[in-house]
Amino acid sequence: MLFVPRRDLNRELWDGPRSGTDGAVALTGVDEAYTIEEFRNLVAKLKGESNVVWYDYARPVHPQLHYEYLQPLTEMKTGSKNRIRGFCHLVQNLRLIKSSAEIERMKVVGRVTSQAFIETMFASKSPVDEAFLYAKFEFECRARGADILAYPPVVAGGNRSNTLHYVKNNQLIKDGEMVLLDGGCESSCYVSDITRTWPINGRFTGPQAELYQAVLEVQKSCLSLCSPGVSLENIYNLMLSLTGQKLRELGVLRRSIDENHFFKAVRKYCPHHVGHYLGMDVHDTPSMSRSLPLQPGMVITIEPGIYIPEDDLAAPKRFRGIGIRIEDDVVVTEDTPLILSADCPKEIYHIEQICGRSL
Ligand SMILES: [Mn+2]
Repeated sequence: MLFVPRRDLNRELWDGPRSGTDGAVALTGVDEAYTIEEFRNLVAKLKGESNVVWYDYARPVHPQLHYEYLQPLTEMKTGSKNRIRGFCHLVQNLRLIKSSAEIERMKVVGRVTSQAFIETMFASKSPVDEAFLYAKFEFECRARGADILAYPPVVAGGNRSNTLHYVKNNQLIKDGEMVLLDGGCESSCYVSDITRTWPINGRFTGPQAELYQAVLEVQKSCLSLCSPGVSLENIYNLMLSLTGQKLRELGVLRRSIDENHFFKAVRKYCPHHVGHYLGMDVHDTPSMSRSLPLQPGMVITIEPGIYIPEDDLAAPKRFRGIGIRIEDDVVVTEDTPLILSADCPKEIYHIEQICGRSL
């Protein structure tokens, strides 16, 4: 049963056609469709019967329907046979494991986004406005069939890459600086979420390459762990250990640091998790624990990073002001994980080749 807004020629003049109840049945294949006003009758019926009502009372998605119709239902006298139960958890359970048809959609959006990254890298020059790269990325996604960007992208030049949710994207990226672009788009209801970091003039400096290679190696190790039975939490722990090891080798952390301070220090340089579930939402199925053992058909992101703000006087001077994250989208399978963002370059030589191509 579907409840839809009733036809309203005056509103439709401004907003465009509505399906109405007949159209809703024809378009979606539901058994019956009614106008939202008729929802009242259904609720009245529910009151009288001893039903279980599946409704996420704690998180109403439609405030008006909630206050007018559903709240009274939940405030009925004790002794009522009605029981309200949330179903969000059940739906998220279904969404956690993708069908082969869903994986096909996600392959498409992964490819589209990877191509958009290549074009954006190709178009980067110094100096360049973050806004220009934002526009270029969005254009290349939409030009390849994306419906919309999946979230406001982070286009952060230089030290701004150390601000994890930097979305102002309105500063100039100067010669010698890197840009971190965390972007994704949506196609047929499925999304991508990819991050790349590259030198805006196409050439890594020594310290940039050192730090980048460290993150890349951690990322590859994490990717190789994306197998059934392993959880995101397990991979996160591996990421912290490996990142700490790299930070020691690079002289960012003292070799003598003890176990207790080690993980605290690593979390300072990588304050976020290694990844999340991905699907119809960027942070898909958020109620699902990251401790669940991965199963074939689950899709996750793997996104380690190292962030060294320019005012971090504890870090070697040559690394200050550099923030790097590398993020891929991964389908868990019975054997080798399928990388949906595999077309998006991440090797140093490959990035330098693309950025260095003459226009
Ligand atoms: Mn992500």
